[in-house]
Amino acid sequence: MIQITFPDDSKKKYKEGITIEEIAGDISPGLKKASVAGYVNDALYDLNRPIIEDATIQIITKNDKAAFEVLNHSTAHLLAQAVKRLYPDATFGVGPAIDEGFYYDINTESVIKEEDLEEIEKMMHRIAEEQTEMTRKELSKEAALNLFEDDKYKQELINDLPEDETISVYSQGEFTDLCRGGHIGYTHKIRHFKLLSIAGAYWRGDSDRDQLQRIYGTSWFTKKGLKKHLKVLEERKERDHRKLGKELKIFHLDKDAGQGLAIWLPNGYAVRKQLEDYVYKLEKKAGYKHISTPALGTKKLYEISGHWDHYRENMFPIMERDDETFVLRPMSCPHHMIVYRSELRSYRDLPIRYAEIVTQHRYEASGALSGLERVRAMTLTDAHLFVRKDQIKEEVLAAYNLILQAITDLKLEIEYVELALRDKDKGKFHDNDKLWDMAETTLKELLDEENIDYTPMTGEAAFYGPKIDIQVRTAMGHVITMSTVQLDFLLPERFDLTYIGSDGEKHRPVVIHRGLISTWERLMSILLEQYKGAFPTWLAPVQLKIIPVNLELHSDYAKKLNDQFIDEDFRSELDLREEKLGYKIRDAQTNKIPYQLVVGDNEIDANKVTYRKYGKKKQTTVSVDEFIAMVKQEIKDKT
Ligand code: TSB
Ligand code: ZN
Repeated sequence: MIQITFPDDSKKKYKEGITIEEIAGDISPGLKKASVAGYVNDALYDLNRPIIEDATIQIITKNDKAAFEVLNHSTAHLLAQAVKRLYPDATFGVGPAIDEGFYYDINTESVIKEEDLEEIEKMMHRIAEEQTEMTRKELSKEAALNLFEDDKYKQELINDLPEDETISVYSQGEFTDLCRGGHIGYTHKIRHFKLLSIAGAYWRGDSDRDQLQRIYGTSWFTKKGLKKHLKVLEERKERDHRKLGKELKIFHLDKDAGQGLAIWLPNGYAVRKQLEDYVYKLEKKAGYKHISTPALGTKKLYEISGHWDHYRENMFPIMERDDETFVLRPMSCPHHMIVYRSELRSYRDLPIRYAEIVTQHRYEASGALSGLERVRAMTLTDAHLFVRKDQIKEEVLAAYNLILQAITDLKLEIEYVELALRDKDKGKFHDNDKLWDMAETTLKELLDEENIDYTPMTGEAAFYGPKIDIQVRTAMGHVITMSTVQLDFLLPERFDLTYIGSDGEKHRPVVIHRGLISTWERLMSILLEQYKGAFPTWLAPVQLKIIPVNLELHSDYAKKLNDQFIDEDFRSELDLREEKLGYKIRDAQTNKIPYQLVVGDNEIDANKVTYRKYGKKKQTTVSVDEFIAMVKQEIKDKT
């Protein structure tokens, strides 16, 4: 007999070899049904793995987060078994559970296509119905190497395991896989799943090694759960900025122009122009001065700043002309340091806030590029603030609040605030412990004092200092940085920046780097996704579309209105195409234009307009003056 201790510290004796499933059944039939796996002395155990010694256990049931992982990991095995039946030459890389499902990497001579997923899915259901048990076996390293003698990937994985590691394999029917475990015990417990997509993936993420085919899927405990998730995925696809950006003609990417080098189309540019005007005004009011600096700098400039040592792999290679060596700037900070250094500064001049809407270039790995979200040429709403030590907190906070103001005006949703810290063991950060401690402590204190909730993230800092990053969630479900405030004691030293204090002595200022609302590229990806492509009137590329009912009879009035609206600085357009009225109305809707004005006899006779707002059914007739006043107010209020 063995003694089992439960989470509430109660104890009970069972026969040796009892399983989580049997213990759950002993407590209640309901618990047996809900049980998925368990923790046995903190190790994850399959539902059906025998427990052979005294243990503290915790039963994992369907509602636990770990249960979803166990189910999805088990479903990955089921997928591999089905693939092996359909493609007998297949061998497998890794097949883990991930956030919202699972994947498995497959190597086969056949090219698996999106259309093939249905057949694989059918085979998975068939195997599930065979009701086989998923059993665990532990092996010596030698036996494991023998078992997988024809499988180079498993050989490599086994050889990489530490000598004293227990090697386990799992079998279900004819299929055996190397696996640490944590399974649901029986294939028929896997019922509500869907294969979602297939993509290329390198063995061990290394682009010099085999390219495998990765099948993604998701698996749920209930039909309803699966259905709900598929709906979320469908909505996400509709919201994906790459899809919307193309449909709404916001931006264009072309291999010949270069990967990650986005081209802004007229509609995209119109939005960007509004944002630029908005940021300029906002910063003016907050005491920023605007400057403009070149996209090229000497290599020496980035050697001084430290970018050359700590940021080089993100930079494009050097260019040489005459006896100068240049690089494309990856950031604007070095230039801004030079601007500060160009004059003698007194303590009375500080804080100095230099803002620049700055185009910069970064070498991002091609696999990391994604629409406008991560690009190689980007224009940042940037600023560098030069402050005295006694001004740090006030200025960081003011910069943070200005960011919140912009986010509120844009009606964007924040996921969370992150405090990005350095990782002491990594070489990519400058190595002055004293400066790091000072900068990190200052930001922590400030966030605590202001009761700002934050998630600390080790290793995510900039090489020159810690950052407060404002994170948003993309349509595809991952989290990216939008805005940032960064504290830097390093660059002032590197550039030997000084000001004359009230004591007549030289002192070092501190630099605050600030990204207001990211780069236009990333911001546009966020706006498209959060607005689902429907820009508020103040930002919409085209705000009004005027459609005459009859081209011959009503075009003159339509033109007169259009001129009047343009004089009011509205982005108004006429649709005088030889197309049916219904087609034009639908077209204005497809393009998500905020106001659609159809003009006919009634409007002309009464000198009025009839408008319909995007997404609404109702049509309203008002005088032209009333209409202009209403739209003006809406633009002003940014609603
Ligand atoms: C804020 N020197 C600072 C600046 O003064 C800086 O460059 N910080 S950064 O490296 O964090 O970048 C600022 C912002 O640019 C990020 O917060 C992010 O929103 C945006 N960004 C970074 N890389 C990319 C990229 N590859 N594509 C699009 N936007 C990016
Ligand atoms: Zn900077």
